[in-house]
Amino acid sequence: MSGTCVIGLQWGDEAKGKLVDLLAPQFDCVIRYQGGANAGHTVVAGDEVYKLHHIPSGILHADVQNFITPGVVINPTTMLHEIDGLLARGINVLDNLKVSERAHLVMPWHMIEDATINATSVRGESIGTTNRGIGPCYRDKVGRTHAIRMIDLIEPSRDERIAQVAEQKTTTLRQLGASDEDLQTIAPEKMVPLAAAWAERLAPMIADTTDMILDSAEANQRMLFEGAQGALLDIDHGTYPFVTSSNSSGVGVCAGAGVPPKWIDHVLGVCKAYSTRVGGGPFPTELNNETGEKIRKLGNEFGTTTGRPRRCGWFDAVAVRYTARLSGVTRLALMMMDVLAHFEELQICVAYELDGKEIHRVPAHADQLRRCKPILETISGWNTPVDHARSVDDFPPAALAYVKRIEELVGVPVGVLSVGPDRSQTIFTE
Ligand code: 2SA
Ligand code: MG
Repeated sequence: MSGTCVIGLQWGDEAKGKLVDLLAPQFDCVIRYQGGANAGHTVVAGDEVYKLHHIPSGILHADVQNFITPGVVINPTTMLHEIDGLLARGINVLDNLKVSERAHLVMPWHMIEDATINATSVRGESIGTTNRGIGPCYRDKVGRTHAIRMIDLIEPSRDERIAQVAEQKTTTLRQLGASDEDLQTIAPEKMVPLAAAWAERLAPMIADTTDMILDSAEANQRMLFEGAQGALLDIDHGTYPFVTSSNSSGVGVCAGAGVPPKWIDHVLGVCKAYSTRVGGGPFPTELNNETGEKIRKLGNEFGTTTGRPRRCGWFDAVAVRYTARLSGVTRLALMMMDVLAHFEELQICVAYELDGKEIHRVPAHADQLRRCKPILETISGWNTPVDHARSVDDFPPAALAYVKRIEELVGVPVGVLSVGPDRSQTIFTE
């Protein structure tokens, strides 16, 4: 009986995919439980690079069962494309992947709606979504009346249901000002055969994952839960409204996967040794200067899904302490230590100054977080490459001092250090 979660503690892109791939052989199953094709998980296996969006990062291991559970929103066209890409590279997706019948579908109309969200300014800024239809799909899920789930694809009422919702969506999107060209793409006569084609290919993978995962837990199997995005993007606990539409912090695991908390005993909180954010929203330690540019270049900080340049800044210990506590983190994984290897001096945000007062928590209002000035502690850099490090002893003392300071500020010990994308560039410190 062992449930381990891998949770991003910043704004996503902490290299969770790399860790999940690395840990997967120690587990019986890997479970994706929230988000959708907005995620971009990169796994490097030797010379091969895999960019995964829906499919759990355990898929490269033939003995591991992978699950996509009720909390995930699935774009069937994108997922089938992803599956075909993996099949073409010899990965046995068909036997090793089960998709929940309860998972909701991201439909073409959600993609059109997402474009209107991105054109809308919220508190003076665009959310900067990934344009993958995520927000509109979760909104329909919560609204209940227009949602389509995986199980709808294999029920006899499918064609009628799809045609009905397509018609309703055409009307509402026309009112929202969608173009005729866009509206033609979601016409019932296009949607009905599309859904039938999805059903034909996906039917063998659709399953009651909740029942299967509970069976696994009760049979003392080892489960690895793979978070997507990061805890600061959590719909309830993140930097709202500049967040994604699911519970991306550790508290989302149980609801999204359909497992009670008693099966979870370890949470690995993943963070970069600095910070990045893609899309809009406040970012107290952001570096809009040459240093930020240098981090972006050294860390190749561009979105896996959209290719957007990521905003870069210093490590924010106030934010990570918050998300580590919220997520129940038992060990930290500190990633991209190699990227910080070329600086004389580094800075860590140890508190915020908000309206003249020092605070040690993340304020709930975006305007307040925007007004927060980071209180920075300067710490000496190590200014020497660490990408060849394979044990703690290979790190220069200044690098270890940086790690120790982060442990103190966040309040959780570091269990993993990463110095590059390759599987071998990962050091387990205990
Ligand atoms: P959405 O599309 O509704 O979830 O966007 C809402 C906010 O959540 C952010 N978000 C992300 N931030 C970092 N990485 C994400 N995944 C991709 C990646 C992103 C990419 O792994 O690189 O390729 O651009 C991700 N997904 C959502 C998003 O930027 C909005 O701020
Ligand atoms: Mg990513």
